[in-house]
Amino acid sequence: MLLDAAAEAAVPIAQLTSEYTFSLEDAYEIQRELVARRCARGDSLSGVKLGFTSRAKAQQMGVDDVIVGRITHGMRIVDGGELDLARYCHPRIEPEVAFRLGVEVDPQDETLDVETVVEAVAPALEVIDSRYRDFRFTLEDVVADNTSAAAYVTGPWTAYGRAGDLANRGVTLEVDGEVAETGSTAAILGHPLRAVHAAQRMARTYGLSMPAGTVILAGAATAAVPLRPGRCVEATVTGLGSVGLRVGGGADA
Ligand code: 0L1
Ligand code: MG
Repeated sequence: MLLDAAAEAAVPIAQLTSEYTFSLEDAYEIQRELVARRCARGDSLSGVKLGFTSRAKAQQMGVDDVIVGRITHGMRIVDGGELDLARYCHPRIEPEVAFRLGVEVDPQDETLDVETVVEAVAPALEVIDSRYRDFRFTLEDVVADNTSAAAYVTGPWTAYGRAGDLANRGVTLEVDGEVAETGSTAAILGHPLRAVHAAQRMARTYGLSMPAGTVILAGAATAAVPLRPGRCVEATVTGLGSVGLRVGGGADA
């Protein structure tokens, strides 16, 4: 499979839609198969991620709904750990909010208010890495490419009941101690909790599972910034704390 080989070799490819015509439903099926291949090599699912949760990004792509991707334990970097740049095509990083589910959610159960089973919330960083050249893709392309999911870090978890209102928390993204981007959790669908509901809805539509412990990456609070070797990146969400990683695996830029 082209996308799997591109991710494994860290060599980007031409958009699939430049050669093939396929629907959004087909794209989610390609995504499922792509992640199944990772899992067949020993990885396992850890959660889901939302994309296009900011109005600006959705408008830029000409879409009016979020997209959903799958994240795995193999994509997880420990807080303060190192990301090996050599494993990615052209990675970018964005500050997010992560939620963790305390029990299994059946996405088909429309009577369940998923907020009632969120057990914890944390500041997070998501590394996105399109497997397409120049980060250029259509909606179908990016869904097939597992919504550019590449790596993620979660910071300290706060019990959801003690986290307070998350609607408009300040978010900063620092690179080597310098502020690179600032934003608000309000950039995530107006309220990051909406992403949790959206994740349940998308999981229902596209057949994703949500076992206990599922991590939901809610979406970016600022624009993504490119990663360069040797840099330290830290995201802070007011009231939730900070999360960071170091970028290794290449000559300094
Ligand atoms: O996590 C995201 O918001 C990324 C969604 C996919 C689009 C992109 O790669 O920029
Ligand atoms: Mg993201």
